[in-house]
Amino acid sequence: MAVTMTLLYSPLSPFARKVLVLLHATGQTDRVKLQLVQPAPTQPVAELNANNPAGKIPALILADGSVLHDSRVILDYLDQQHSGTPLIPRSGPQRWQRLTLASLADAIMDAAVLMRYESFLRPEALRWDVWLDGQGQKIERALQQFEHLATGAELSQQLDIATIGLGCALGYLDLRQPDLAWRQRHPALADWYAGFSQQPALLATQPQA
Ligand code: 99T
Repeated sequence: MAVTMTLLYSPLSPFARKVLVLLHATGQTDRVKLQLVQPAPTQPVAELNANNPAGKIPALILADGSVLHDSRVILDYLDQQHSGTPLIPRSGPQRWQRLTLASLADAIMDAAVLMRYESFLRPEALRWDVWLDGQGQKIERALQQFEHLATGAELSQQLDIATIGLGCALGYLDLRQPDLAWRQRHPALADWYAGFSQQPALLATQPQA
């Protein structure tokens, strides 16, 4: 397969990891060249901004030079470029249910990235604990919903848009927010992740700090 696309990414970004997992799971890794970019709100990267004015990764540059972002759009696009079983159901109630769970997984990542910026980038004297707590509570509420699904055996080990998002979100919590110790309060989810994280596409894309 010829390389026709470039992914602006970082191996530490859970959003970029979702794209990598989908590429692995659908046999498309050879189609995409990876280009490392490490943006932060305080460290804009000109080349990235030229491709995505929001200054965020991932962004996917297609063969004709057009650019797709954000991760949700990229996953949708790449899922339509292979002939296997779609990872995003194409229609019906399943589509909306799985996309909504994927959105909840993204919300965990969003809150965890904001916590990271608040506690790592912002000068210590300016940090706001109440705000940090609020982000932590968003994560906790989302984890409770996933724990409920895992308890009722409603979370399958099969890769799809929702489980990919959840796996990447939990991997990111382990990387950047280990003090949240989410496994202690969510044992069924921890069991689910112990199995899911061993899938080849997850193992091949583990964040390298
Ligand atoms: O906010 C910035 O300026 C740079 N941040 C990003 O590019 C983060 C990298 S995660 N990406 C997003 O927030 C993408 C969110 C978007 N809705 C999507 O693609 O789904 C890196 C976190 C880390 O290094 O810890």
